[in-house]
Amino acid sequence: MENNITLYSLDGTPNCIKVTLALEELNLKYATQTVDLRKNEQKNPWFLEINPNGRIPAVKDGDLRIFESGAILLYLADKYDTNHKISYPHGTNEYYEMLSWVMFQMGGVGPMQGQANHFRLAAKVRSDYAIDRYMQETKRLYSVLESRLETHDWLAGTRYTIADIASFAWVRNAELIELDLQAFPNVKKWVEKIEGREAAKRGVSLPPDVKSAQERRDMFAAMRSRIDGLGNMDKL
Ligand SMILES: N[C@@H](CCC(=O)N[C@@H](CS)C(=O)NCC(=O)O)C(=O)O
Repeated sequence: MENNITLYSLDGTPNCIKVTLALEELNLKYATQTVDLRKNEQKNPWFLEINPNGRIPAVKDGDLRIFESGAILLYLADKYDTNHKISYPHGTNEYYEMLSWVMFQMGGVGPMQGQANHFRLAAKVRSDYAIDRYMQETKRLYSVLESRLETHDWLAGTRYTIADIASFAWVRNAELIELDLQAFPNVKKWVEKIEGREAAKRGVSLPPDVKSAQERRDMFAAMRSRIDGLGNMDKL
């Protein structure tokens, strides 16, 4: 289908990968423009015109701008998934189930795992209290996914949808915070099933990562050991 999509993103970030996963499933052509967080480009005035919240991902499709990854997923489904490959038709029970899981990810898994990432990998101080709080909450949310996937192959309805895409983009990175998926066997199986999809293989590696998988693992291990070397500020 004709489009004029530009995705503003950075390689490998979970919220951006949600969008490439959907674009690839839908076989859409799109341009990408890097917004380099290390240079704080997301706060540049030109980008704030596209996302007033100054965060990636964001999309332009012709004159239209869309920000917040959940909104982008819903937009792509509405506009381009006319055959309902990765979504359900508006008004159906499955549609609202799908919407519920997208919101669950946007309001839960993303923000909580995001904070766990921050305190475990990037904080300027070490707080065992904060690490524990966000790790526990992330695990609680994973146990919600686990019980859903115990009795269902997919989060909504009977096929892979944007609901799965939203949570998968985060759950595939659980190892960064040493969250072991062995404790969530149905989530693990679901992750592996998604990783086997051709479009997902492309989606997780677009735009191409400048680092190899091993370099990424080493980088995150170094980030965790820096935090481990800091005194616990809770005891100050
Ligand atoms: N709720 C937003 C979160 C977006 C977000 O936090 N993006 C991160 C990268 S994954 C970012 O742009 N961080 C830079 C910043 O906070 O300035 C979404 O789902 O799109």
